[in-house]
Amino acid sequence: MTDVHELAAVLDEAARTARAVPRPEQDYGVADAYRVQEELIRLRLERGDRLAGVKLGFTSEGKRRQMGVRDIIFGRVPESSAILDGSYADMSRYIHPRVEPEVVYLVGRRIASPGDALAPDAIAAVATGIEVIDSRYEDFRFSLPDVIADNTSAAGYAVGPWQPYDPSRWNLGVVLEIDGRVVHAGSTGAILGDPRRALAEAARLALRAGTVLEPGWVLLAGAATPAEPLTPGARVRAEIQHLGSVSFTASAPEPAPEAPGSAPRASGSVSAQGSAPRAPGPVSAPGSAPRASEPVSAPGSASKVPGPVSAPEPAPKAPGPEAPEREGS
Ligand code: OOG
Ligand code: MG
Repeated sequence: MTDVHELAAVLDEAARTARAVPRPEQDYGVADAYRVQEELIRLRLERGDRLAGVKLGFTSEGKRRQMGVRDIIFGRVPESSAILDGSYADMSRYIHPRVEPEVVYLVGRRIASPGDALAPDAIAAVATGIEVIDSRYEDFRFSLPDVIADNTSAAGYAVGPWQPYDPSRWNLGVVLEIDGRVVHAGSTGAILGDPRRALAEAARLALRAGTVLEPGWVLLAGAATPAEPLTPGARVRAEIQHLGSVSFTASAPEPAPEAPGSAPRASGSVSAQGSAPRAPGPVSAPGSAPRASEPVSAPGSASKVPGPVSAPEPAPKAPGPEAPEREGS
């Protein structure tokens, strides 16, 4: 069996330096893969990152077919990967990123078992999200244990304005746009056949991974459509019927030094993910994600209110002792 600590360190380094690594040569099982993921997250938290929540993957047939896998997977969402709604995503942090639309739930109470997921206050709010996935493996190719070990390719996420959760609205239209053009369309009913199952599924997988869901965390329910490559300069927008929209722009490539009059980088290489010139509204301090008890904006209102996740500052990858050496930056 692959050494858990060794593989976690390799994948952690690949994520920190945005350099792909080959798949592990030895085969290992799903249980070991979750151990690697746990160790990988432990390394991040040790550097000062925090968990913003959890995610499910391969909950829709479209995604399973795209990636050639069969099972649902569970991953953790680090706070440092947040991208503010209406802001920029720092492309220098990614290897070969893709974007996909997500239903995002705001966890309303501590969820320690699938039963807890049925409590009336289990979901405090819901929003449209975009996830950036970026496999740390070469060519974005992996087995099921590989992708679990790699924290389910989690690399970034943006959340639109929270909406009150109405369980009767579960099968909703979804579109993903790049530069104003619809690249994928689907419906939230593709998520587990019914996205209302997502929290119980997350609780079940969390329990198996020996963890619980905390109030105020996000849950990314898994993309309802296949993912789309994210290229520098692209403006990405996702909209879910009745839940509103969320968008961001992928930072443009570094201008060539001698190119006269070239535009400055869209997001400075020093910025934490999501800290950007166009960040709408006041940016809350780290750790001030609204708790479930805080008011949730009414549908249709406050389209410029950023999601609950603040721009983490300092992000673990900000310059400093932890800053990776990147060529050309
Ligand atoms: C794994 C991540 C899957 C989803 O929403 O299905 C995922 C991958 O496709 O690399 O996040
Ligand atoms: Mg996803």
